[in-house]
Amino acid sequence: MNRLHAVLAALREGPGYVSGAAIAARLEISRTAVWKYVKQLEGLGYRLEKVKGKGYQLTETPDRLYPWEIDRRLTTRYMGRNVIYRDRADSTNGIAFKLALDGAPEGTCVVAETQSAGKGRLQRPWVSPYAANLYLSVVLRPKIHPSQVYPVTFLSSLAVYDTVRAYEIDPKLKWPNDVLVGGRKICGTLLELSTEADAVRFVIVGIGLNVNMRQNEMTEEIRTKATSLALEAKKVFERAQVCGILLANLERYYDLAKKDGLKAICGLWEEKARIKGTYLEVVQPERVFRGVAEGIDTEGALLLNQEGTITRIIAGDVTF
Ligand code: BT5
Repeated sequence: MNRLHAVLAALREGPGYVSGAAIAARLEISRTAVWKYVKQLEGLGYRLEKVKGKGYQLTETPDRLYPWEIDRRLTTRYMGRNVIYRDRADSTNGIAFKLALDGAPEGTCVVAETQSAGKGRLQRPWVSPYAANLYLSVVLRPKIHPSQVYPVTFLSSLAVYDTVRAYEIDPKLKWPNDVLVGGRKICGTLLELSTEADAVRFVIVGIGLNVNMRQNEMTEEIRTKATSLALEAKKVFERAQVCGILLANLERYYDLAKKDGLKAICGLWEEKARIKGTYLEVVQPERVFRGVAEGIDTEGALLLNQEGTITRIIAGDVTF
């Protein structure tokens, strides 16, 4: 913990006013130094009340995903223990990819308040309004063959599913990478990977989870298709807390995958998605499949029964 965070922690210990002298004594710094850190905190959006003779009182914490705010909400061993924060990013996935190439350890996370070039699959844009949602990219280094990587998406969706449920909202999983609420998309995952001959070097798990986004922050294209936790629950959420819960769930599912294999993750996903027996339409750029879902296989492909013939589908967009 650096000194700025130590001053913040001391202010949080309250309740009520904390004297500058007490903070100075505890951290073994001068009162002028305390005052400078207080100014710095104000610059970061924290609000403090100052009363002569009493000291400082923290009255407002900004809704920002500062690493130390996420850290307060973390219960994990390694997931999110190294957070790289950007006020503005082109794409958190791109930043995480570069960090991973430079050797960033497993569990390293990149978060941003907004993205100017947030990516979905097939070069589709991810709408990323400022300080509204979670735009998160996590570095994983699973010891698997590149052909086995697909179910890592399910691991992310399952973690999001549990996170949404933790707020008493009822989510639905949609193959391959969506989490919906009330038929509208609340989250999407984008995997990007780097491979060597027969092995995955790393995977970037890019998660866009809509937290506080309102209708007027959405583009025309997604207005009728997207939702957020806030729109569903009609209240505002603390994004750092949501992020902490999500990272804990992600670590739990990733640990499970390491122990029981990604097959187990496929099984869990299939069970929670209740996909078997549902009639689906799968749209690919060049063609459309219609049929009844038989489930997914151990590599994450969708098995679709088209009048008795089972087709194995590895990519596409599903409509129910
Ligand atoms: C996805 O693609 O769902 C993957 C989205 C991954 C975004 C995260 S944010 C952090 C990280 N950094 C990145 O640059 N990306 C990842 P796909 O299944 O192709 O869905 C894209 C489609 O979802 C778009 O064409 C829109 O129709 C819709 N969409 C775009 N933004 C949305 C949003 N904020 N909420 C709901 N739907 C959205």
